[in-house]
Amino acid sequence: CLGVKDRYNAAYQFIEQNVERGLGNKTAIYYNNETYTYQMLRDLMNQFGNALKSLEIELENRILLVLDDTPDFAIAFFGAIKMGVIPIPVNPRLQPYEYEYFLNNSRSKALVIEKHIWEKISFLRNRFLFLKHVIVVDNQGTYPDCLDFQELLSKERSELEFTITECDDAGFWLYTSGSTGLPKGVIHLQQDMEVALNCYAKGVLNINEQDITFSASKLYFAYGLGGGLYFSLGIGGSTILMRENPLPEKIFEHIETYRPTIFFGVPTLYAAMLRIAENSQRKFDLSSLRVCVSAGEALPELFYKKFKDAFHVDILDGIGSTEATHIYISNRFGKIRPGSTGLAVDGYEIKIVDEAGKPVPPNVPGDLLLKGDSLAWGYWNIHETSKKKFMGEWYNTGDKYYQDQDGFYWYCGRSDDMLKNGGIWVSPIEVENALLHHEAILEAAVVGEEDGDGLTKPVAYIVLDESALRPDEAELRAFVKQQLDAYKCPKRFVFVDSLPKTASGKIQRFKLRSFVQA
Ligand code: 3SK
Repeated sequence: CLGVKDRYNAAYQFIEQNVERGLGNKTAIYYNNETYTYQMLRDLMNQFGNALKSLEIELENRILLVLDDTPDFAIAFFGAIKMGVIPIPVNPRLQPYEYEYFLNNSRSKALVIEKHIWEKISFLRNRFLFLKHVIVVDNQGTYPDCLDFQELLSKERSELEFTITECDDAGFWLYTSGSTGLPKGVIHLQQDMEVALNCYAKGVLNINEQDITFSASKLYFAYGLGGGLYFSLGIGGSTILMRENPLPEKIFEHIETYRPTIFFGVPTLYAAMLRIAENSQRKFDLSSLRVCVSAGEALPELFYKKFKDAFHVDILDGIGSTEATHIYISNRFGKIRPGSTGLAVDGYEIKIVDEAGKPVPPNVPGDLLLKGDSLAWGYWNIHETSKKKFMGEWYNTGDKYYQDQDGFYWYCGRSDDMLKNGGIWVSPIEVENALLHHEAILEAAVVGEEDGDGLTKPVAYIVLDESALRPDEAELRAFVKQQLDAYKCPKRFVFVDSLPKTASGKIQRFKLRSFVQA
């Protein structure tokens, strides 16, 4: 016994295996006017792995990737994984000091970065405490103390032995920013992407070799990493990468040009696409899509129906998390219940519990706990939070849900977004969905605010459609009361230009709460 269990490497599962299966000449990635075959991807990944070796970046070292959605992302990500080096992709649209945090918190030895971002953060160079190498994409001598990504690859061989790794080794990290505190490094294992592929992408989406995926959510985000990269690579399919921001016009253009079969988006984007289609004479052709996926926020029933009417394609809503790797509750083909998140994905167990940890009966909201093999190992370096969230085999998602009598799960909000009015729980989601039926309302977020007597009451923040007539408070109050019990009706309506959202499109209700309290 060498102390080594079964060897496993995700770069084999997702890249190399396809070449061995005879798919070397198949397009793995469409990017602008270029195509990258599996053979090209394998060779470039190996060249990057060899470059890490030359730079003495070793097994279990970490490297930070600050990259746009381009083939370079896939090359660096899987090249590192092949070497047992841990890639940590982060959002390439942050402020300089946020990168200082990521680099120092993760103790990254190398940074692979877009040139325009290095330009903004290079002034902090001597504050990056553990960093040995900066590898700039298309550097071309601009920063003489940095390496050039392309030049580095071009010097290396395209053959590379696998390092000894196992399925339980750390494979990659992702940072998640919760509602409070600093971003947490989520440690994922080598095996986690394959578990998510099998359970969700194969089990729910029936993904196959003919599929072409396209994700509006970026690759640094767990949802985009699956939808935009490893789901398609895991079955020898193809994916479309887009560097630009996912504006609805760009999304339409990419869908019409590259004709994907599966599209991954978020509710705000679907709403924006609908708005454009409603206000345009032009017909948008989404006929290549066999399904759209939504996550990140609950998809309001209204958006699902309007989207289906406009584009004749279903949106399968689901929920996942960075900690779970991908989606663990989802609607199913032929069994969509609009407004609900759907049923548990096979391979995951779900429990809804009360404050004492006891399972609640059907139709009663509680905390959603999750069990499954793609759950992260834990958070980096924050033991107390890890203990609270990863409770043995179960993970506390921080979401409030109820399950109906047919087994469907209904989202009520983040546990800390729920509010009590007169001692009765109010789900912000339910009130927001009622408001969204109003023709003048584009977006809504509901939070709790203390009134003059110190009692918590719902308050609605509303983004209006500028082309519609502005409703007054009395009209909105009556509109909500037609649909919901009076205690759920907002006491105040605040009209705003936009709602605070995370980079992945989730409404940050906690920011509205602190705004109310300030
Ligand atoms: O936000 C979600 O629902 C989600 C889905 C898949 C992967 C990651 C996340 C956060």
